[in-house]
Amino acid sequence: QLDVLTLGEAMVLFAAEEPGPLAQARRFGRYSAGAELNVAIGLARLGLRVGYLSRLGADSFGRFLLDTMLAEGIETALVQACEGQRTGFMLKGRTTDGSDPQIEYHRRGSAASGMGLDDLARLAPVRARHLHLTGISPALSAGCRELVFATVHWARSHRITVSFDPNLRPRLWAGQDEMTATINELAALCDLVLPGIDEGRRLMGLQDAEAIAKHYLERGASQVALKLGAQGAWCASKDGTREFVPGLPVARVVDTVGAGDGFAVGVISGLLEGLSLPDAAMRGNRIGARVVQFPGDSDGLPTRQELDEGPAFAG
Ligand code: KDG
Repeated sequence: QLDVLTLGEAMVLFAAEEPGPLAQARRFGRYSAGAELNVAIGLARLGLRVGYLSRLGADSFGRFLLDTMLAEGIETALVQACEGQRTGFMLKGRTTDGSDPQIEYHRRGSAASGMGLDDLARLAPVRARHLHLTGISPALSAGCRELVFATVHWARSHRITVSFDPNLRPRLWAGQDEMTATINELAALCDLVLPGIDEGRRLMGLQDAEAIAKHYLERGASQVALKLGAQGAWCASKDGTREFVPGLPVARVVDTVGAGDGFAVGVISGLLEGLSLPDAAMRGNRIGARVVQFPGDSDGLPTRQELDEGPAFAG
């Protein structure tokens, strides 16, 4: 029995070690990336049993990612190495002012983008309490989109709760209308939705955090934790919760990427442990504040001991 199942594309990440345009960067650090893998790593570090469904190429990038998953204690029985196929990778720039870095993907035609309904059969023996999905996977291919929708329906029919982070990546989608329609359709099928405020504005055509959250609740979600960046989060749920949870001050932002996944780790683990939504969001804010102080997308995710270290935690 897993606590959390997730699925998506894992990539190797090369993060520039010096600021400036990617085309000029000479030194890179190697990390793992992939929004759902980041969440899987964070939950596993907190001691949850996490399963990850994916495909990797049978190449050294795939080996690196599989070794990373094993080292993090992620259940890899659902990770398939595909002979003759390649693993995607991405480049990330370095900023010095806390702004979002330049990102370049090299993932088209990757093994993971070849996932589809065939992979659903691999879930037959799986028992889990919770499923986490993002809006990145359905953007990868028609097959991935079908798999994501089928997995939501599978989870719902097994009474597995589902969380969803829209994670808008406009350049991965053929058309922006298709992106909005697909992401909104998915969000309506999930219990917990974790949009960023800018994503919520774009997807819902509304400005105000409270109005955006209310809209998600009306469309089917039972809980919404809306990310307000450094400000914190706005929580709303069908049981009447309406609460702003402030963010933590961070002395120096090294890299913003992965903060949203850190927030998801806090909210999902907190809810599974019986915390209220605002308390779970507070944990999410603390983890997000830690993640932005590290260069990779998941290297700042805390262990249980680091999480428990108290107020000094955010640095
Ligand atoms: O949320 C962080 C992710 O954006 C990053 O790890 C890479 O999955 C990724 C993507 O598609 O951008």
